[in-house]
Amino acid sequence: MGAVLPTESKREVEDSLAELQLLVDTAGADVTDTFIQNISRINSATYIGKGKVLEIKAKLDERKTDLVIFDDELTPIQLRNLERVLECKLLDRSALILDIFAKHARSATAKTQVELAQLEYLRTRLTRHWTHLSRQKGGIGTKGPGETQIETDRRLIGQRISTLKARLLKIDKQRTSQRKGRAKLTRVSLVGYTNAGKSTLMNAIAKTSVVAENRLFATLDSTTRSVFIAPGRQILLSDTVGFIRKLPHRLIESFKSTLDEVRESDILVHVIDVSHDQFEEQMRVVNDTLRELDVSEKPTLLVFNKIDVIRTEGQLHDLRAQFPEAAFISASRGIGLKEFRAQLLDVIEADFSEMVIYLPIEEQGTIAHIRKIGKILSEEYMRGRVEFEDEERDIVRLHFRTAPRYDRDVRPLIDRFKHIKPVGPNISTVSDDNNAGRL
Ligand SMILES: Nc1nc2c(ncn2[C@@H]2O[C@H](COP(=O)(O)OP(=O)(O)OP(=O)(O)O)[C@@H](O)[C@H]2O)c(=O)[nH]1
Ligand SMILES: [Mg+2]
Repeated sequence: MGAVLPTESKREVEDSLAELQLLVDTAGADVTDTFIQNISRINSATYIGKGKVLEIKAKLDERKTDLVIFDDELTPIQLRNLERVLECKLLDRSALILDIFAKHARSATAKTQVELAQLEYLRTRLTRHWTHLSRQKGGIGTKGPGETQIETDRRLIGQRISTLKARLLKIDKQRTSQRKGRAKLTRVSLVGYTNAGKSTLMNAIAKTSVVAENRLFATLDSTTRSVFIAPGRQILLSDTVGFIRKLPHRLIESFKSTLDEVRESDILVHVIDVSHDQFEEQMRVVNDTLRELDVSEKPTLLVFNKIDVIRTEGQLHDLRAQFPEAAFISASRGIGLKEFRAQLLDVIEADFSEMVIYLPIEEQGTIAHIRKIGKILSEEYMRGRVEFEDEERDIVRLHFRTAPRYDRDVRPLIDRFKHIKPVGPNISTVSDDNNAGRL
């Protein structure tokens, strides 16, 4: 059931309903009828108009349908009222997405995140005695966090929520320390609408075997691998959960551990299924979600995927003209991957800055630190002078490249040693080959 408000176009609602149908398929049910109504405002008791509710009821009786799904999020009161009149199971889009996530969650982290989101959803319903989930057996909408929790009171749900939050906090801490250990490499995340081909691209580039399937939300966890995108150029590539329009807000919040991967990356690769009718709308939804996650400022490479099944050559031509910086690939057929790697390398390098610093030769600790956070391009030993001192001493000139995220490390060093100036000729030059490809 979809409702068209004056602020929306009928087309938008139809597209959203078509996607809801895909979500229902993914959840394992069949759609018998679709309803759509223009409404001037949301009815606080039943969302849609009374006449429409009765029309749906008649259809349900005729078809013996046992589930109605609303495309919009319903309040607990609307859910209860509608259930009373329709006398059947009722889900809104959020509940359906939560249900799919629950079915697809494999890892402990994903399961914990989904259970938390489900309980948060349920808690607001329970306060008003909305307990219909506890009565259901079988079918979709039942893969809840377990009968016992649902049937116990709110206090127990509250306790369970605290336990899950504590567990996620622990997972977060572990992940943060893991990430620290890998901090030297540039981090790249694949983002995009669900089913765009992120996992397929990950598999093609990183030789992983992440599940890639033609269904929504095949991936709920993030997978990270180190990958050479050019000889000597290693990055960390992450595949992660896809986005969808009207993604329940609490789901985004619960998926914090998974989405931290995106937050902490240096560069995003936005994968777009260009063969999809609504790819432009999908791009908009992804951009909105990235804004919500506060990561829309990160350097982003657009990747138009599935060009093997694009409708017309003209379309591809127009897109290339419109997005000259983007990559055009087929992840499953391996088309354009070489260019993609080169383009990604360009985006990574565009962000780096080169610097020169003169240091007293005995500053071995500082030199080692620069080595860690940067790639040393050349190293020269020479005579230098400290300003205001009339004494010459041995210094080293380091020419290095570093990523913007190390700015905070580098600035104080530059300030600390800015009083050291070269005076004499080079004693020796070392260009650092051992360090090749580190940054
Ligand atoms: N024709 C064609 N199909 C592709 C291409 N890339 C991926 N696919 C298919 O698109 C479907 C979705 O691919 P996935 O890699 O699972 O997509 P995803 O973005 O990871 O999706 P979620 O994890 O569900 O968010 C699969 O059936 C892939 O085989 C492509 O270049 N061409
Ligand atoms: Mg995937």
